[in-house]
Amino acid sequence: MKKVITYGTFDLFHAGHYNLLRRAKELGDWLIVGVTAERFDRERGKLNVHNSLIQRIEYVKQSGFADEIIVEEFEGQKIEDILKYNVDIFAIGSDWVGKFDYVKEYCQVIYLERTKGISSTQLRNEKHQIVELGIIGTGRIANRFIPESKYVSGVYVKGVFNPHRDSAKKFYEKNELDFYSSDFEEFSSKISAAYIASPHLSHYNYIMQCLECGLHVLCEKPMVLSKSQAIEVYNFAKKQNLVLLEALKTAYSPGFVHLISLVKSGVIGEIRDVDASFTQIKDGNTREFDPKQAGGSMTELASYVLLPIFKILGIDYKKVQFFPFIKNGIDIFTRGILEYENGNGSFKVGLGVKAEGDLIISGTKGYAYIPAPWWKTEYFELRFEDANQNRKYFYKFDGDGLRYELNEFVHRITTNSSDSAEYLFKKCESIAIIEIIEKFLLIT
Ligand code: C2G
Repeated sequence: MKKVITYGTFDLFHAGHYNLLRRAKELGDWLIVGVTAERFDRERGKLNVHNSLIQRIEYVKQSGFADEIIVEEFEGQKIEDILKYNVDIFAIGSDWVGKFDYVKEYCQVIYLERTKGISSTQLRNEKHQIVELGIIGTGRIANRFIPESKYVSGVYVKGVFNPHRDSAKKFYEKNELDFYSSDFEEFSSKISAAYIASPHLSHYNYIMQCLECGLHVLCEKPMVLSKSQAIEVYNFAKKQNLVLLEALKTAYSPGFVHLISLVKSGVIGEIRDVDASFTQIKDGNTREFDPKQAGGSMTELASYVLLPIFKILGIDYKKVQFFPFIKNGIDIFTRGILEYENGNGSFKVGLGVKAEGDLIISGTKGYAYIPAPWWKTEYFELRFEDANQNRKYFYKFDGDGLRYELNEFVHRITTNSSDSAEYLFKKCESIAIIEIIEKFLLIT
């Protein structure tokens, strides 16, 4: 008897799951399906899972293809299962190509072509929609977004748009999407939400076009480069009753969110100083170094360093000063200081100068120390005069972190809520950050 095994979350059971199980069953005589336990999904960084384990097992059962259903509870279980059940074939969707080659040592591995254009199946009767999303742009960040999207349940990356048809086609082929287009009208008619990952200067037009077509928008930071445009796009989104979210991953990551709530709760006293630094030495031929494409350290990195300053000290600063170092028309390093009534915010950003990338929040009772990369908050310490009181905090920050912003985006669409929870990223904070970048661009 030929035994086949496959694994999955099988949340919001759809035609892609059904086809996968059918094809896996066709590979042999006996199909074992491993359904992920809630804790395991949390551990592997899968977000936004709607259905309970029992409900997901029920879907798999109802499909009629599984001869045996088991629960996947821990990393490394696959090898144990293969040995325990004497499995001949390990089958999984082609979105995981290469990822499970390590089990080739124990059985045959078959990647089955994933289903395009997923729809819900008759097996599922609850109303949760799956957000069909299109990507605008095919650059580095768009490429990083695709693997991250697999870890957010309830979203399906359907197609890609690029005015250069060849680039769109290449991206579509590489990522096995449903379609590609260089025609915006065609692109927008096939999706309900868009992720804008194109160069800075194209954001405004794309946002307006998407909102006009009724698409929810997740836009890379900086969303736009002027305060008036920021207000305009947010107002338009509100008028259209659509979600518009600026993609600043740090703001939505669990460790950073907890850091902000802890600091706001007063554990280190009243905050008098927030000092954030983020430098990233890059090769000089990219868009980031092109003054004609709004390149520079501030446009590239200021959104990150201003986030903790505004979250903690607020957006009502009295004065801002910049100390940039300009080379070939762009700031390769900038130090900035924001003066407040009762404190200071300061930052350093650099694409051509390296500095320690930490975040220090100083209060009247103690301080928070968050080492680099604090923008992917995994660890921080609260430190006090009496070192016995010091505390260390550890968090998970999975993958690239893009899954956290996508998770928030999908959550807001499906729950029809347009405003952030108190500690997440507020529109007024996003606008204040953009205003600082605009002030900087005006003086340089
Ligand atoms: N799938 C598919 N077509 C789709 C969507 C999913 O063929 N349009 C496949 C996936 O490749 C996977 C199975 O359906 O083989 C279950 O998908 P998910 O429920 O998303 O589970 P996943 O996160 O892929 O879990 O240990 C768990 C496994 O690593 C995979």
